[in-house]
Amino acid sequence: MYFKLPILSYKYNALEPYIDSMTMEIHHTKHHASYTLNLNNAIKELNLCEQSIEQILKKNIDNPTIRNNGGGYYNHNFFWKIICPKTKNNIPSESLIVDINNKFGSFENFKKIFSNVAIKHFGSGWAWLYLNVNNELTINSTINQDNPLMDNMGIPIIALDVWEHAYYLRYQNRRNEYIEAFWNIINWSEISKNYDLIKSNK
Ligand code: MN3
Repeated sequence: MYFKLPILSYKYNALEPYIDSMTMEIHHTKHHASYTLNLNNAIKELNLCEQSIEQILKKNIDNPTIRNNGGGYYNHNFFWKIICPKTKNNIPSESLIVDINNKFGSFENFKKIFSNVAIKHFGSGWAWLYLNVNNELTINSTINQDNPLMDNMGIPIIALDVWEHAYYLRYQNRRNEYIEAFWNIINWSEISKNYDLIKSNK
């Protein structure tokens, strides 16, 4: 069984003006597609076709081809699901708000810390909110296509792609403006649903 490039649940122009249509199209049909193709070639060679992407990532972190392309495949799948067109009434669940406030003092402070981590990450990578192995919400960034599942850091809750390909056409060097825009298109209902499921399985 091979991995498929997912179909997005919204159009490429649906995230305008926060993320532009051309960036979305290139990001999905070129970048994500090439991670998917490279991953499929690698799992064929290594005979890993019967495993889930999570299993493959956890068990093959020392293989740079799997780490980079498996990570790229997984991270973008995750990212497309936690963003959506801006709508009213799209807010985090009560349980997620309570846990964020308990951990970071306030929702505003959480946003500030997350944004700072994303802005200050040097070079290509991702910013994450994840549930660490001690069941605590944690904010950190990872290099390249790494993610919290690797090295058993924890379970991803929110991801933000800070590679230049994610924002350069509209924002050029102004990563801070892209990160500011990101808060308008977060799919809180999907994130909250996922978060509550993770917590109920613990
Ligand atoms: Mn990307």
